[in-house]
Amino acid sequence: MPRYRDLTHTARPSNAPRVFEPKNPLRTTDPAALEMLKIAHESKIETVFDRVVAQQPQCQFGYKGVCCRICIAGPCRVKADDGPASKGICGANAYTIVARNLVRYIAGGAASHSEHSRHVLHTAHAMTEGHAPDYQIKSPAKLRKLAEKLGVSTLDRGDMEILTDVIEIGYADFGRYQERPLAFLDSFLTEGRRKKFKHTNIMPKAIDGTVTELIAQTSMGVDADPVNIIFGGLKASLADLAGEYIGTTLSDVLFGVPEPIISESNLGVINPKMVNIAVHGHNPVLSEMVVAAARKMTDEAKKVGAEGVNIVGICCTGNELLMREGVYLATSSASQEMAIMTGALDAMVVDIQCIYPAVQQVAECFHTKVVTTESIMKIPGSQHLAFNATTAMEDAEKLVKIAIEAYKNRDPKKISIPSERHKLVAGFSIEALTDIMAKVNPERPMSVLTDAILNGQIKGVALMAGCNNLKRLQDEGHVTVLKELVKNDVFVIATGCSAGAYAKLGLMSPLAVDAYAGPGLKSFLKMLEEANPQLTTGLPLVFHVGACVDNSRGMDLAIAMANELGVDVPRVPFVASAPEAMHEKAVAIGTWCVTMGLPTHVGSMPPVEGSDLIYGITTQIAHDVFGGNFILEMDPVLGARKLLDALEYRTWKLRVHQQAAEKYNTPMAQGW
Ligand code: BF8
Ligand code: SF4
Repeated sequence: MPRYRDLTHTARPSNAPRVFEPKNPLRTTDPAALEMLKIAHESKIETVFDRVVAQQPQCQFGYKGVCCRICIAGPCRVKADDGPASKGICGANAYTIVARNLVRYIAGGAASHSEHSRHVLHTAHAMTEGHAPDYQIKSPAKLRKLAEKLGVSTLDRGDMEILTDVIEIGYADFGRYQERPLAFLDSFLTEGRRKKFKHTNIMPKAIDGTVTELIAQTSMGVDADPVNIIFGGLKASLADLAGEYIGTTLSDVLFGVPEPIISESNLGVINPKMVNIAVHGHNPVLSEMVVAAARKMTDEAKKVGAEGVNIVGICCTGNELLMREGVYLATSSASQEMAIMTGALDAMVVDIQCIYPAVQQVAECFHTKVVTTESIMKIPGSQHLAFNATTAMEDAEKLVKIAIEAYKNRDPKKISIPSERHKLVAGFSIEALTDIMAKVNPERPMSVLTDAILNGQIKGVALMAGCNNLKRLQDEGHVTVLKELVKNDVFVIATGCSAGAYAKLGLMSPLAVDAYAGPGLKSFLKMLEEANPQLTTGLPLVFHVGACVDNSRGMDLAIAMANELGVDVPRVPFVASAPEAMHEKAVAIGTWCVTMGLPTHVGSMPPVEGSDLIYGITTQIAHDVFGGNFILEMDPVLGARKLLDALEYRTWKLRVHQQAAEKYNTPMAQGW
């Protein structure tokens, strides 16, 4: 069987339109968002859907990555194939410019994720020092497991003592100067990846240093070698993975390891009889406190005539709270403005990342208070309340009070809440998944998954991740890829706004299994359900593993499967897809997925087409070096098809090598 079904080996995308109906502002498939869009148009409220249309056609120099703005001699654009116009003023070639632009996205992504985890780390640190009395260690078991992986002694030691040492290592991972690998990253890699990163010289020693180095490397007049620049990017993507891993593990320690939980999603969860607060952004450090405060403040809400306080989540803060607390997920990235337009949202409390500045403009048409809480994240016109770990509960109570006060100003004439809401099951940490599989095979839980793949019951695992990108209709990519994969018996886990799409549209429920899963996947899920009578719910069609930082959970699963199979990650039938990627963080995640060895589909074209060399490196050469590669495909059905081919190829190879090893009674070959 050839490596790709695509025998042309061009790895070029189909002719699917890059921007679907560029003049059409009805750019969503979410019925609740469509309902709100009607109101927006009637009331002449501008939304992201109008702005996307207004941006068309977008600049093709930027789209292809050949616009350089790295120094103020520019902007320079590559305008010709040869001659002086084929380079920037300094002589930078298209391949240099495209590579620099691309890896700077990765630096941005790594900086963002690690800023998030640095905050979690600071909070844990303040707690161990006795300065954050409102926080506690909710999962000592996770702490001990993490400590053991990091080589921290746990014998006869208290939790706080252990955590203190873990935090020390976390801080060192941000700022280490000695030639030692990033400890959190090193602690969970396979031996094969460890060697690969050493040999290719991309094992980072610290997060901050790697990001800074990459910015320096790509500054005017420094690195012009596109391959060297890309390798700098790969190193930063691993720093990003480390940052995510720190964020996920420490959040689990402080707020609990997610377990299966029932909840609901879409704008219908906004309750007209209650004070509604949307928590939006990414960091659970603040939002966990807001939830706790809200639960205590029912009486205060009653004083203003409401029945209580209803917290709803948006984007990844929403995912964090859904996973651990069962908080309703109101909506995802592209429809964030719509939550305000229900007229019943009293406050939107935001932390960092993916918050459209436009929410303030929409809020001004209603009574909604937008409150920013982080020193690096303010919006002109919004209220700012600096959130501090030391006074966390006090600050959270103040935030809830702002919403209760705002409730008094609601205009009943402006209230219009879509009825759309769907039941869902979330909360699938890898620990929870392992527990479920352990009921089938207590000694080797992961073999339940890998055996199902080897015996053909399921085709493999796919991690669905990423954002909304309105070059196509909101959620259309996520839903189409999912439906294709599950129809073909792929076990799917999801994070971020991909998970948000499935949650909102009823695809994260056990009911969806009957409607969409292929026979193999259906029987696999039923088998797990039968072995787990303690679960109060059926298993969903797609397993929510968390927020964007929790893509690290996806990698944890891929590594556990690799260890179970006795191979490195690039041999595991495991793929990733971000059908609507948008953020720099998504570029960083996609890049470490490839570097770790996963075929990775992206449904929105990153700016790489300005250089055939960079296009070839990302889509083909990466596969030869790291075992993973980008599959850039705008048609979601075809994108899914290409992922299925990759899974099929990996499973076929695995079986061939396993059978050979069994036949000749030898260890499995590693060099394929
Ligand atoms: O971190 S999926 S739009 S909300 S970047 Fe943002 Fe993208 Fe959503 Fe979460 Ni992730
Ligand atoms: Fe132009 Fe070179 Fe400056 Fe980029 S670095 S803007 S290509 S002169």
